Amino acid sequence: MRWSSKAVSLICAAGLVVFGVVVATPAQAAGPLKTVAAPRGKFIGTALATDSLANEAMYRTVAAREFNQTTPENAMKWDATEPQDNQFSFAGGDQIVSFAQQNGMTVHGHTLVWHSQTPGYVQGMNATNMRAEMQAHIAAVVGHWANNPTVTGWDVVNEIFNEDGTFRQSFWFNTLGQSFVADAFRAARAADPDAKLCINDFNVEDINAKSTAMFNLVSSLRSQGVPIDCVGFQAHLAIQFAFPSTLQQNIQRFANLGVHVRISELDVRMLNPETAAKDATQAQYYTNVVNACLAVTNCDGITIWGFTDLHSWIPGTFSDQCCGLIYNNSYSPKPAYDAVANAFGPGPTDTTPPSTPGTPTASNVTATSATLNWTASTDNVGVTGYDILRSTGGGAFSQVGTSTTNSFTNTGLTASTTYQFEVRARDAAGNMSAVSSPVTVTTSAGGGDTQAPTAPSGLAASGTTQTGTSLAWTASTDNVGVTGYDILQAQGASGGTFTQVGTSTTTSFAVTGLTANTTYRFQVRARDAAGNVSAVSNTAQITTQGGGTTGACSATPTVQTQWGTGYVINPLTITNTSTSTIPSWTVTFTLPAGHTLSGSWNATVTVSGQTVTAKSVSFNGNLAPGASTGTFGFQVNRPNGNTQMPTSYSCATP
Ligand code: G2I
Repeated sequence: MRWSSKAVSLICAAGLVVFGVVVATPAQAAGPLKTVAAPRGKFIGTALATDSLANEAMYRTVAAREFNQTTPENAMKWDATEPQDNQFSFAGGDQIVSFAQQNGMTVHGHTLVWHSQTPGYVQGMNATNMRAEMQAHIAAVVGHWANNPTVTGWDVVNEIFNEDGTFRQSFWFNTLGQSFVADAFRAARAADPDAKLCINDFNVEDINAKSTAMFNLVSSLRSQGVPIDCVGFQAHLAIQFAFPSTLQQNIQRFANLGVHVRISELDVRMLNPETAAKDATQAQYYTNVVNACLAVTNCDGITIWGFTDLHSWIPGTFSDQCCGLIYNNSYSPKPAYDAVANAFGPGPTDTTPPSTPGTPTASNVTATSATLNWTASTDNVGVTGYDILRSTGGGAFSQVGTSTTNSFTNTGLTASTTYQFEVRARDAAGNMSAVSSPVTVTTSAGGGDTQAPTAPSGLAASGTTQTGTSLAWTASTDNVGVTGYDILQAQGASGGTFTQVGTSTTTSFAVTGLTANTTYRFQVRARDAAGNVSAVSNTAQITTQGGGTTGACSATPTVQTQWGTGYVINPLTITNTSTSTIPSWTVTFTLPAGHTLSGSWNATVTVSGQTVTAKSVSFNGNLAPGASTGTFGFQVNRPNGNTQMPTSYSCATP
C-alpha cells in the first residue's frame, strides 16, 4: 500500500501528540514490506506473540498485511511446549501456525535447545537422561509440525557461545559437552527431513571472536556430515553502538560454506528518550541490514523481532532503552519502516533531500591531515553518505572524498596552508542536501602526528588446524585513527624472530600456510596514517594439528546397488582412525580387469590403469578423530555377469 498525504499528516500528528517529539515526515515508501521484499527473493518476517494475536485486531491486521514469514516469539520454546516432562502443549504454536497459514506466511520454529526458558526438570538430569530427554523433546516438537508445509525450519540450538568464542557453560554443555549440538541436529533431521535446521546467536553480526567460533563450528559440523542448513544472525542492534560494519562480509563467509543465512531477530534499540534524530539513525541501521542481506545471494531474508514498540522485549530487559522496532506504540510506521521498504524497492516518489549537515569542526590538525566532524543530517528514508568539499586559499570548492559516517579525515595536505571544508549529505534516491557552512583549517608547520596507537590487546587464536589458525584481538585507539594492523609470527615456543606475515584493516586475521605439528607465536601491532606504529600486543601461542601419516584413516565400501553390467559403491565411508584431526584424505583401490569407472561424486578422482585415486574435496576432507564422512561414492561398468568387486582399498593423509 501507499501512504496518501492525508494519512501521512494524520500519522505525523499522532506521533507529535503521543510523544512530544518531532517525527520526520514518513516517506511515500513502497509497501507493504512483503510486496517489495518478495521480488528481491527475500522473506520479510516478524516475531509473533500469542496474546497480542488473540487480543488486538490492529496487531493482526498489520502482521497479515506486511509480512510473509514469522517466528513465534515464545510459543515454541521448551517451557511452552513441554512444561512438565512428557506433557506437551502445542496450543500456542498451533495458534501462530494457523494465523500464518491463513495469511500466506511461513513459520520458522524457535527454539529447540537453549539454556534459557527450559524447565528445571531437564536441567538437573544426568548425561544419559538429558541426552534422551533432548532427543525425545525434539522428536515430539518437530514431529508435531513435520507434515505441515507452513513450518519450514527450526532454530535447533540457540546462543551456545560466549563472547570470546568459547562454549557457553550452560547445563547442556556442562552435562553433555559439545556433543549435544550434533545430536540435536541429527534428532531434528530425523523428525522432519524437509525442515531447514539452523544455529542461531546474537553479537555475531561482525567478524569477531564469537562469529569466528560459530563459523569454525558450522564448518566442522558440515565436514562431519551433521545436518545443519542455516545460520541465524539475531541482530539485536543498538544505535549507541557502531553499526557492525563487517556484517555483509561476515554473512558471506558463512554462505560460502554452503549454508543459508538469515537475519533472525532484528531490532535497533536506542537510549531513552526517542527523538527524531535517533529515529533517523535507527532507520539507517535498518537500511544497512537490508542492504547486507540483499548483497548475499544465500541470505534468505529478515525477521524483525516484533514490529510495534508497544510489544517488545527491549524495555523489560534494558530499562533505559526503547523503541527498537519499525512501528511506534500506536501502530504508525516510523522512518525505519520506510527505510526497510525503500531498501527492498526504492519508492519512486522520494524527492526529499536530507537536511543540511551541521558546520564541520576540525580536530587533530597536523601538517598533512585534518579530521572533520559534523552533526549528522536527517532524511525521511535514510542518509546514505556525505560528500566532503575543499577549497585551498579561497579558491573554488571541489570534492575530496566521501564518508558514510559524520566524520572524515583528509590526508595529503600541505603544511602551513589554509583550507576550507564543507559537507553535504546524499540519500539512496540521489537527493542531495544543501552544503554546510564552511570550516577554516590551517595546517601546522611540520612534524605532524607523532603519537602512536595504543598496543592491541587480548590477542587470541582459535580454530587451529594442521595448516592455519584464526587470530582476533581488541582494537587499538589512536588520536587520529588506526589505519591497520601488522601480523607478526615466530616459530617455536620461545626464541626465533617475529616476522610480518600479513596485514589487516579489521581486528581479525586468518593465518594460513603453517606446518603440521609445529608451535608458533603471534603478535599484532597497530599503525596510523602518519606511519606511527604501536607497541606489540600480547603473544598468542598455538601448536598446529598433527601431520598425516599413512594409516590415519580407513575406507569402507558399501555396495548400494548392482545390475548385470554395473554397480554403485555408495558411500565409501572414510573414517579418521588417528588421534588428531586430518585435513584431507586420499583413497586408492583397484578395479577388477575389464571394469571401468563411469561416475563419481564428492571427490577428485584420477584413474591410472585399474588403479583409482580419490582425493577429498573442500567440504569432506577435514575429519576430527573418530569422525567419518559418507559423502563419496562411485559407479562402475563391468562385463555382463562379472560379479567381482574392487579390491585393495587403502586410505592415507593428506
Ligand atoms: O531476549 C531477546 C531474544 C534473544 N534471542 C532469543 C529470543 O528467544 C529472545 O526473545 C525473548 C522474547 O522476545 C521475550 O518475550 O526471549 C525472552 C525470554 O528469554 C522473552 O521474555 C519472556 C519473559 O522473560 C517471560 O517472563 C515471559 O513470560 O517472555 C515470556 C512470555 O511473554
